[in-house]
This record gives sequence, C-alpha cells and structure tokens, in this order.
Amino acid sequence: MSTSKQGKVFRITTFISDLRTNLIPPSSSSHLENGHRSRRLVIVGDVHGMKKSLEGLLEKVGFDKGKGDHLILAGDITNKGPDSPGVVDIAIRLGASAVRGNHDNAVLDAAAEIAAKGGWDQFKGLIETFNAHEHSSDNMPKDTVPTEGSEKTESATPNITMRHGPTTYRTASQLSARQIEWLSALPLILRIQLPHNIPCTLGDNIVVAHAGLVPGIPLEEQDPHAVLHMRSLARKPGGEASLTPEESSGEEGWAVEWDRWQEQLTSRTTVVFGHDAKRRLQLGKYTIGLDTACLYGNQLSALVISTTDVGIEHRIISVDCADTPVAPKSSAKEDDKTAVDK
Ligand SMILES: [Mn+2]
Repeated sequence: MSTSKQGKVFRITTFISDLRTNLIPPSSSSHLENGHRSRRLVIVGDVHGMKKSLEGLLEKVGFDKGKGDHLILAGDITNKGPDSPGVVDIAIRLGASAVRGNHDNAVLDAAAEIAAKGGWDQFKGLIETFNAHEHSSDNMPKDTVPTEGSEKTESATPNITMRHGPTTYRTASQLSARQIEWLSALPLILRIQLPHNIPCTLGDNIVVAHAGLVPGIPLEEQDPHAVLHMRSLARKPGGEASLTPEESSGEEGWAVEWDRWQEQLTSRTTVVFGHDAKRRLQLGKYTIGLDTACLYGNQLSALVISTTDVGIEHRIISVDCADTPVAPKSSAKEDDKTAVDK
C-alpha cells in the first residue's frame, strides 16, 4: 500500500524523524532539577495560524524552554487562521519539532507555484481574474475552469486551473523564505522512543502524525497522502487484513482500529494526531486526537508528557480560542474543495 492516491504530496525531504534523546523526558524524576515541571513534551494539535490561542496555551502550560520543555506541533500549523507567519515564528524561536499537515502541504505546494509563476505580484493578478470569473458563473466546478473545447465557450475565461483556494495562496504569499524552508523540512512522521525502565501507559513509543496511520503497516510503508488526510478505515469485503484509509469520517475513526491492533502487540505505540476537528478530543488507549477545533472557535489543546515519581505521566491542557474563528462551513468548504488541500 505504498502507492499514493489522488492528490499530490509536496516533495518530502524527511519521511520519518526521530526525536533527539536529550529532548525526551528522562527515566527518573531524580534527574530533574525542578521536579516534574522540567523537560516535558508539549504536543499541540492543529494551530492553523491561531497565534494568540497558541500563546495562551503555552502560557497555561507554563511552557519553559529554559527548563527543557519541548514543543511539538501535530501539523496544520498554518493556513486559514489569522497569523500563520507568527505561528511559524514561535515554532522556530522555541526550536519546536513538528510534522506536516495537509494544509501545510498545500501551502508549500502553493508557494512553489507562486514562485514558478513569477512571484506574488504576478500571481495575485491571476487569482483575481480567476475569482472574478468564478463568481460570474455558478455552474462551474469550484476548482476548475474549462479550457478550450468546453461547451461553455466564454472569451473572458482564463485558461487556468487553481490548485488551491485563494486563502491557501494568500497564506503561502505571507510566509518568508525562511518560514517556507522550515515548513518544507518537517517530517511526515515524528517518532519518540520513551524510556523503557519506567511505568508508562503510552507504550514504548509515541508517533506523531497529522491525520493517522493504517494498522499493520510499518511506518516506512505508510502512504504519505493517507498520513496527511485519513479519518477512517474501510474494510474490504471478505478481507480482514486489508484496511483502506479514507478521508471521510466514517462510522468510527481509524484510531479505534489502531487501539485494537496495539492490544495484540507486546511493544505498543501511541499515535498522537490532529486533523479530525469534528471528533474533537479523542482519548483512545493508544491514540490521542488533539484537534479540538480552535479554528472554528472551540479550543486549542496540548498533550503534556512528563516524568514524575511514579512514571511517565500525561495530561491534556486546553484553552478557549483567543483568535477570530473561521466559519465552519462556508470558508472551510471553499478551501477544502481544492484539488490538493482538502
Ligand atoms: Mn488537517
């Protein structure tokens, strides 16, 4: 199952990254100079450019890089919200780790397209022409404009196809070269090996992936498109073994199947993910879903992992959205209908 489905995944520089050992909570709390408040992992769900909410969450967590706290972003760091450059700047300043989300992927793709077409000033004109045309014809598909030979021949129709929604292009244009470079270097999967000689209900490893993973398939062989987009699993009729990742919500999330699979293993892996704002906080046995729909005005959430006297502990800390939210249906739909970033 290594063939990528529909939808392009922007050039991947690192598929799987391993978190540096010196950032992982230690095997004993006596190694900590300041009790359990030091050297924590703080994994945050879909920020989407909601900078004030991220700042508020870090404040509530008491995040302190000086004490060894390490920030990890679970993807969809950028796009749709008010300040994607600001959020990327926070991540860079704090030396955060992160994985790529489908929206980050779309922003990277859009940035490359803008650069290839002569920069934002030129590209902006293209978008404006496209939008003006789109609004004047309701019968058109949302993300394509007919080329020559279409039955609707309109002389004003520009011969272009928009791969993304206007919001995605705008976000791409707002990011600096350095911010784009940081975003493009993010892995699709971040692996965290937990200390083994200490009690921990999360298993031996944590894996951070934006949307999800298919049970039974090695990390190296996961489909990149599915890692960025999946929400559920479909079971092929008659085939217990074959689970197909689906973007649709389905009756139950993929995480239910992952939990079942982990129960059968001796070495277990907890997946921390985002992407599923509809299901909000998901607390499975070996799956933790952190997209609590901050973008839509709900909450931004962090999984905080730390070493205490009794073992590796984890808890969820959330804050109410502190930014101007995006309307769940209208504008979300507009951007979600594009070819690459749905
Ligand atoms: Mn997403």
